[in-house]
Amino acid sequence: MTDFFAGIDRVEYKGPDSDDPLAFRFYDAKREIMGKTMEDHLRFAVAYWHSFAWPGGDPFGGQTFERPWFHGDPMEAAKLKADVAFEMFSILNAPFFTFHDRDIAPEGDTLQESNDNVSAIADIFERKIEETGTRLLWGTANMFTNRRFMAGASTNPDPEVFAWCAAQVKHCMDVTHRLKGANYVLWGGREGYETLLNTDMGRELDQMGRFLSMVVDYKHKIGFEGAILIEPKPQEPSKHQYDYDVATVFGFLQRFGLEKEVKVNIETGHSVLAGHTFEHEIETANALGIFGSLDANRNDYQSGWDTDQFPNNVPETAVAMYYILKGGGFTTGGFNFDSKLRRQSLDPVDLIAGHIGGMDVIARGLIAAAAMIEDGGWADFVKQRYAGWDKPENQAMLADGADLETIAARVHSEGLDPQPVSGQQERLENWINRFV
Ligand code: XLS
Ligand code: CA
Ligand code: CA
Repeated sequence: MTDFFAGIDRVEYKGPDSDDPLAFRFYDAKREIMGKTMEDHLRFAVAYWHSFAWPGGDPFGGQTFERPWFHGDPMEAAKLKADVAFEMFSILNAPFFTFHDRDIAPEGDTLQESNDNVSAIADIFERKIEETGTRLLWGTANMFTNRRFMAGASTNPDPEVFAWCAAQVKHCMDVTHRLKGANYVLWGGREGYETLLNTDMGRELDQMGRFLSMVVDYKHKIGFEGAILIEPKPQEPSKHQYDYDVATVFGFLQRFGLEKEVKVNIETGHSVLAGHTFEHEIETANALGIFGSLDANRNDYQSGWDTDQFPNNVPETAVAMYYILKGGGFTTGGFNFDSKLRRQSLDPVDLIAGHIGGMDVIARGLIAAAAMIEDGGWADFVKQRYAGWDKPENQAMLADGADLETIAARVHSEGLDPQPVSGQQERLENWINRFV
């Protein structure tokens, strides 16, 4: 045991009336909702980077957090960080965690040295996973921090950077596979451009397609059973990112024949940055059959930056949760807290409090969404709205062989005269408010 979280006990469920600031008031892991425990519905994960690697910087100032693993011999520090991380997973009773290769171990002078460092920490993880039962939701390669990636990772104009990425991703996939990761994620923060003036976009998209195809081939070659997930984001750090949103990613996957092989990891804040709601992105993925996993956070609605705050909006979360349940929920995915403290939240206990808050807000969302589904009013309304399509003569319009002339003839012969009906938005909004 380290003394980083000294005096903080395992967080327990104490119910909505509890005033214990370090207790769950809604997240009751073993409570069954719609035939499944909350734990199995939500599959919470702690993100290594924000909680343990991020020093509290912003564009105008550096480190605000004092963490013992920010000093000393880098490998010793990485081991201490791993100890503290697993202590936090158990304090929170978090079933999963996620990491970038560069979060867990220091970068070496060569790729071999970096890989060896990652492997050495992975040995420790392997033991701790065995001992604690905490599992890996996903691993991913950081191909955006080092200056070698400034002009892109797989989309770099320099083929040697492409080769480097292949080598780095191969190793990170090997490690994720060894740690029995449930998924492998690719987020392309540098896969885009700063200015079109120096960019051959068509070539870069082809490079990215080839790269992703090789990732999928390698997954099958090593027998990795987890899902490969692309994480959409419209911008930041690049001015424009190619994986802009879920629909854009789907088009890209289709073009390279990968739409059955790759799914999406949707982040709340990235949805907002793309001009969408979280539920829009979730439902798009459901409709296209590529729903994979979620990065849970919230984005400041005014700043226009990727603020990665802990979730705290129950009504919004409840609506997103409704679409998650409606789509069948997670299979390999889960709710990963891609959420970070504000830089003035200096204390170790702030890390615990942030996660408790996020887990409770999402649990409340789940409870509300399940009640909405059980009530059925919303679904019934939507079903009713489209009920005309159940009639055989209307289904025929969508069947193979239907054509404009036949439909036009029907309009005239039957004297069709469609009458507008209310969309009832306010009534639906009021209905939702009964549950949140
Ligand atoms: C950054 C992304 C990143 C991915 C993993 O905005 O959210 O953290 O989730 O590389
Ligand atoms: Ca993310
Ligand atoms: Ca983010």
